[in-house]
Order: sequence, then structure tokens, then C-alpha cells
Amino acid sequence: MNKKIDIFENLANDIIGSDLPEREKTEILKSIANAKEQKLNIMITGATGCGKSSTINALFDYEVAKVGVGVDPETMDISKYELDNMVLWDSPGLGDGKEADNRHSKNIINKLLERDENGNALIDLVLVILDGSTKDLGTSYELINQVIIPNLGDDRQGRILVAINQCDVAMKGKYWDSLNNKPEPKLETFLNEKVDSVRKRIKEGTGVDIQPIYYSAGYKEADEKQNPYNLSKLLYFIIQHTPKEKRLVYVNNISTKQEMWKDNDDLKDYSTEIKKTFVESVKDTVIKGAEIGSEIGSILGSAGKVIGGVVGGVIGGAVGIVKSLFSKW
Ligand SMILES: Nc1nc2c(ncn2[C@@H]2O[C@H](COP(=O)(O)OP(=O)(O)OP(=O)(O)O)[C@@H](O)[C@H]2O)c(=O)[nH]1
Ligand SMILES: [Mg+2]
Repeated sequence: MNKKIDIFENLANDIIGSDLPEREKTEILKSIANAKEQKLNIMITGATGCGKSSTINALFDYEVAKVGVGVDPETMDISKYELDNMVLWDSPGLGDGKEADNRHSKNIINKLLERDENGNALIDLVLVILDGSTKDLGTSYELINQVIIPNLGDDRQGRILVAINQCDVAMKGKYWDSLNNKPEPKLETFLNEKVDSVRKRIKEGTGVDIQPIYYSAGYKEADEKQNPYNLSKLLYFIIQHTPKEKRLVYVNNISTKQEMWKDNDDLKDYSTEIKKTFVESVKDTVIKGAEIGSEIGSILGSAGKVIGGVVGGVIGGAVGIVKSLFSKW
């Protein structure tokens, strides 16, 4: 069991122990308390067996959900998992028969229309998982185009993320380079085409233009294990779709198992981008208006670079936490 990280407590201790004037200390501690109170709600949905539970288990350092091994849908109705300030709503998608589909649609719509105590939509982000190994995505399109998107309100594009899982077995296991845990070029082409066709089907059905991604949540069975692929990319996209003031919530909850994060496409250095985002969040939501400006972008890249001043020290502490989280992906 890894030691639990609490970025808010760490930041607060840094501030309390700093030489800042009392008034500034109080200000910043208030911001930290506020950031700590933010509740993040994510809905994870998709057809039976697409990998909702596996994805939750891979992303977050917590055995939150039972991974199905039988034929019965493990997630009969919406399950709620609370991890600190993060609430995950694991909801079955469509394709379990008319009666169940009606019930699931209704449950999803009700959840999407729910408001928090500030009158904002309760669900910050809907992650729709598609099973990359099935040809027939009809029920998934129905779920996305007819159930989810029409009930997302104004910020449609920003609140839905479509991710195609099980990319390793999208061509029945062919062209998966298991030695390096990545797709061979043929599979890569196939997956990119799949991404394109999903994007088109959603655009045609709703007018909404979203950019799906593909990944593998990996699996662990009695004698076999495969690490995730593009899980860092998935997290990167999840963070991009999360309101800025709530992004720090992830720091306390994402898996600290290095092997979960290391295999990704090389379109971007996702680990560095994620770390930058977290440090930016500390700057924007906690130490508002502090004079560190443009230096922030470079500190993660160059080892040992020190920002001056007390606030710099605190940011340095935050960087330390973020770095220790992922060590070297
Ligand atoms: N090869 C491969 N198998 C996967 C992947 N993700 C999940 N699986 C397997 O697919 C099966 C179903 O995964 P779950 O995570 O239980 O799927 P679920 O969406 O939670 O299913 P329900 O809760 O029943 O709706 C399990 O046997 C997983 O091990 C993946 O990326 N690749
Ligand atoms: Mg499940």
C-alpha cells in the first residue's frame, strides 16, 4: 500500500512554515481550504464489458470496482464510488435489452440533470467507454447521441470524453506488439480509422465535434498481466475536460503505480504535460496572483531550477509532490 498523498495538507504545511506575512498566510490557507472542498463528479458509462471497472482501477489507486469475469453485467445500475473529493458514477450503458436500456437511460439522464448546491450541473465530466474489440457500436452511438449529448446542457463539447478501450484486441489480438506493449503500424492505422468513424458518427448524429481517443486499460488475470496503453493520454484528456478549479483533486487519487502510466503513443509527452497542469493549478487556484509568472512552465523540465522567494518555495514543494507521484514515467 502506497502512502496516501495529500497535496492540500502539504501545501498548507508549507505555507504555515513559511516566512510569509500573517495576512498573506491566512489568504493562501483560505484558498487551499477552498480548493480542498471542490467536489469532482465523473460519470463513467459504456456497454457491458467495455472495461469501465478496469479503467477505474487502472487510473485510480484504489480497488473501486469489481472487474467482471462472467457474462452478467457486473454493474446493474449506477454505482457510486467516493474517493476523497472525487465521486465516480459507474453506470451501465445500453445493449442489455429494452427494459434495462430504458431504465439505464432514465438513470443517466436524471444524473445528468442533477444540480449541485451551487446550481451547477453535478456531473463535471462524462467518460463514455467504447469496446474497441466490437464491430457493432450501434448501442454506443445511441447512448452518446440520444441519451448523453442532448442532456449535457450548454457546454456539450467540454463535458464529454469518448474513449475506445481494449485497443490491444481491436483486431482480435493481431498486430499487438506485446513485447513493447503497443500497437504495430497496421493496428495503429485501424485504430485511427476507428477514431475517425466514431467522430463522424457523433458529428452526423448531433452536430457536436468531439475527438475520441483509444487506449487499453490492461488486465490482470491469474497468470497473465498486461499493463495499460495510453492511460497517461487518457488521464491527460480527462484533466483537459475537467474544470480548472477541480483539477488538483486528481493529485490525491491517481494511481502511484509507475507501470500503469509508462506506455503511451509519442504524439505528446503526456506525463510532463500533466505535471505542468497540476503545477499551473496550484499557481492559479491556490497562490493566486503571486509573482512567478512565466517561470512556471520551465521548472518541471529543468531539474534543480529554483524559483526565488517564499512562494517559489511553496511551488517547489508542490512540484516535489507532483514529481514524486509519477516519479519517472
Ligand atoms: N485485452 C483487454 N481486456 C480488457 C481491457 N479492459 C478490460 N478488459 C477485460 O474485459 C472484461 C470486462 O471488463 P470490466 O472492467 O469488468 O468491464 P465493465 O465495463 O466494468 O463491465 P460491466 O460492469 O459488467 O458492465 C474483463 O475481463 C477485463 O479484464 C483491455 O484494455 N484489454
Ligand atoms: Mg464494471
